[in-house]
Amino acid sequence: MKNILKFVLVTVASIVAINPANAQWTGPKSKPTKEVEVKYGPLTPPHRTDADMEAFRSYGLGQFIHWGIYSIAGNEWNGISARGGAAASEWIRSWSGPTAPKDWTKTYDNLYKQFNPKNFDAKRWAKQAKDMGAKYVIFTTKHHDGFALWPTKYSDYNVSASPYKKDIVKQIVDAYTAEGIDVYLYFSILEWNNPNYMGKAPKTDEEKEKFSKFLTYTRNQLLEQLDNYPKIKGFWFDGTWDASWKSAYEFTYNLEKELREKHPGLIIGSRFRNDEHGSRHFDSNGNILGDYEQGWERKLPAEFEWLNGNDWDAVMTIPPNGWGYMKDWSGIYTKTTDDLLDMLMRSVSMNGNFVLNFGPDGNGNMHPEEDKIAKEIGEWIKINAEAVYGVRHAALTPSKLGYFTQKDDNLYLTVFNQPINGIVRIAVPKNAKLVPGTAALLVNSKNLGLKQADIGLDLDKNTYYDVVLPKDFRPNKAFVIKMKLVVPKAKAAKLMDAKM
Ligand code: H79
Repeated sequence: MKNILKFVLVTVASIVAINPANAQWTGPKSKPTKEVEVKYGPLTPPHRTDADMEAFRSYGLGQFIHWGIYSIAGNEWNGISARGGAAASEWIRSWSGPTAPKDWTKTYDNLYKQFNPKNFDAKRWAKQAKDMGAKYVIFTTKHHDGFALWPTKYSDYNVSASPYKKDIVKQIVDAYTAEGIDVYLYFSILEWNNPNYMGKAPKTDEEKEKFSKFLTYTRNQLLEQLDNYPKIKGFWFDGTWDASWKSAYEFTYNLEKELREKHPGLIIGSRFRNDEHGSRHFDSNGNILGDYEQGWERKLPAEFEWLNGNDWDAVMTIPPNGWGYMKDWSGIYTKTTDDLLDMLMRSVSMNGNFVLNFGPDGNGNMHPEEDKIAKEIGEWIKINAEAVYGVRHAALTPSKLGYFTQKDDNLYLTVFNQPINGIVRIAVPKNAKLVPGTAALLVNSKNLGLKQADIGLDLDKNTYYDVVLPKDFRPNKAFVIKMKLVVPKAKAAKLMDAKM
């Protein structure tokens, strides 16, 4: 009896764990079985095909920048680390517990008086992003602390009150646009510091009035950004999970509509708003709310099927979880260039963009380690760009050696795991209309041997193509094999299967 009960409990627990309604940000999703009426659902079709969305679809690599007054601290204060006391470096305002400095919140809220990044040069950042191969940038115009990096008319807590004074957002938009990099503005809805903001849904008349002021303020700031920076391509919203914002579904529906009308082509992800039933990212019928799925934060999808054909981006930190500047990288695992290239290729092989975060310091300098990683990524992409940009998921059996991408009749396999026998074996479904015909290395355009292999697996659904690597080929980075897809030659001679 006890065992049965245990079985039932474990089964129920595992169902709850994979139930899409409980998977807040990531994981597999399936369409709800029952249709419900949704008035405040999607405002755009699920798979926009206009030029702006096609551009989004072909970015491949993006750069995220977290910069604000938290960057002055660098996850420490007076030599004392905030590790363990604050959730992340850009969250340092919420530092609490035994290590927190006295009157810390007050100190933090006055940091803007020291914000004077003498080395800030948007052109240098944009050049670095260009050399890395980023096709879009997402820049924090205002994080959860509410400090605006543009001279907003709607709050005094902005860059013009700092000794630096100048509009940072404008410099970013101009410099990146000049390099041909599309600009998206990161905007935190929630504000820790705003007397009109609250986490819970407003109930009393007084609360309702306050929150309605907050909503007006948010609308004003967003319209202001579109007026000030008409070259931007989209917004990347954050901090939209509180019950207060969720209760404002009618307002946010109308606001999204207004933003889109004001700025045709604007791209907004699924994190902005929810339907009237509180369903975020996807409405209660499983339809995406926005132009792409925006839930992949520091996590990549494990399975292509989880994505249900939606566009998406994944945003990623180099340290485990620190978006703002972290002076001290010792004693934590920081992702290597190889890790990040692997994540980039996994993302593009599943039709997503990979957005790598940078947290410059309070003077406007990139972390030296980030500089180095950006250079290494750029060097690798220069050689392998064909496999990265404008490619799609290839409908092949996934390879254990790396990731497939495809553009027209070009098939790419980015190999991260070098096979011990020098043979890259590719499994192609037996019913495939196109199969590899020729193969070459992108690094040197050298043609490689390619032959069909018969490996004798029972009830096998695949045919195998072996690409033979040169004997002396010992790369120290991932490499790309480019294959031309061709119509398969006539079926191989029928072999007699043993009947036993
Ligand atoms: O800017 C970086 C982070 O500071 C910010 N997003 C990235 C891009 C961020 N803020 N909070 N978080 C990330 C994590 C918040 C997670 C939670 Fe929740 C919010 C846990 C509970 C509320 C969202 C809603 C996830 C689960 C429920």
